[in-house]
Amino acid sequence: MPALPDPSMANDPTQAPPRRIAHLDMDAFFASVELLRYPELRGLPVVVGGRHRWQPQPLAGGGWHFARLRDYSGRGVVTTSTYEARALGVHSAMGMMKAARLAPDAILLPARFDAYREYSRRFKAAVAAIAPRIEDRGIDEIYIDLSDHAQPDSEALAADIQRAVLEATGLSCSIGISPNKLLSKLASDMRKPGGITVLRMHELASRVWPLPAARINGIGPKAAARLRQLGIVSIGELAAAPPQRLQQHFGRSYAAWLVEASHGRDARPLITDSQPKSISRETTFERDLHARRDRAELSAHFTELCERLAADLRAKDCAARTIGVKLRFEDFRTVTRELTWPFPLLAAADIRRAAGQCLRRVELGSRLRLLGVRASGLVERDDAAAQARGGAQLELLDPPPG
Ligand code: TTP
Ligand code: MG
Ligand code: MG
Repeated sequence: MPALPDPSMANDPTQAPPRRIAHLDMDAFFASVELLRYPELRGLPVVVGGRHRWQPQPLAGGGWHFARLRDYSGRGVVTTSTYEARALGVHSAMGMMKAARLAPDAILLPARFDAYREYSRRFKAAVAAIAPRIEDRGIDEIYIDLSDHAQPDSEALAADIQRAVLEATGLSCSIGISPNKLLSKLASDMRKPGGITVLRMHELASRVWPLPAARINGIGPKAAARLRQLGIVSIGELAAAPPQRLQQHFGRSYAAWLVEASHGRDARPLITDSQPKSISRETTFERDLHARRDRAELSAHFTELCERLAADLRAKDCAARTIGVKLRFEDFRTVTRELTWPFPLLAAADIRRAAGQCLRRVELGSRLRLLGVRASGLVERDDAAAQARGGAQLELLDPPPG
């Protein structure tokens, strides 16, 4: 008799709680940024690509002379295009000459990467103001962890994010929301442009399985061709394929991943870089200070640096396992020392004590021009109790071997 599912599994503390992950992708990103600069091109097929020589030329009476795709000669490829150009069959990475045959009247604009980077920065900042847990996936897309967001209605939250992006940039984006990155990436592409798609696990068969397997991020052209040879085109066909068969053709680990992906399972966490790698504070003295003769003054500076560093950590919701000091002497010789503790530190007094341990390892013979304190090995701040424990231990423990 097959084992019955253990009802206690529902409360298994090792089981991660369900997540709510969004994927946001800007619509026709480079082309849309160009339309902000040249609004008269709205509604027209516009292709971004080619070199600087295709730059629009200002006309004497105002306005611009734009190059047309039919004017193009060369071996460049389409970087991106407006949806009006896509309707004519143009797509990214298509040879420009081929695109010119499909859409000879399309406007041709060379890329302006500085502008795209600036708009990229702006849309990400706008999203971060609403939902700060973001994984940066490049110039026009991000994952956002909405699991802890106060707004329970995912559609409404996505609409808020779209509005914020539009206000900050004048640009539209599409958002997919699901329990994981894999499905959200699929979902954000389902209703472009300006789409919001919330995918729930029970909709896998109806909404995901009909899609081509090649739409899964991680199934490239080669794998897709190989799957096609096996008669597998859709994600549903992949899910129904015998795992043994996949293993024969793709090896054990990729086959296992294919099975997981086709069932919409993906436990990858977001890689956020909201936590910086280190935080530091330093100060250059108005006059060089001597370790013994100016001890009181030096000590006051040192305490203040540690207090400011602690405030920086608190602002970032981080604690640090490694605390270091930096000293620059009157002859510009620079010395650093750091110590890693078995628990993260957060309180200014603990940082001061830990940094003091580092300072003890430096020969303080000559005058100091500069003193700095640095926190690295940053971890997300734990509960207050753990910090208190860390602080209490610090007084009892010897400094770690540096
Ligand atoms: P995408 O998000 O793939 O495309 P897109 O934003 O232009 O259009 P969509 O609405 O379908 O998302 O890529 C983002 C930008 O990256 C795109 O505007 C231009 C650039 N890009 C290239 O430089 N080369 C390429 O092959 C692709 C696909 C994009
Ligand atoms: Mg895009
Ligand atoms: Mg993209």
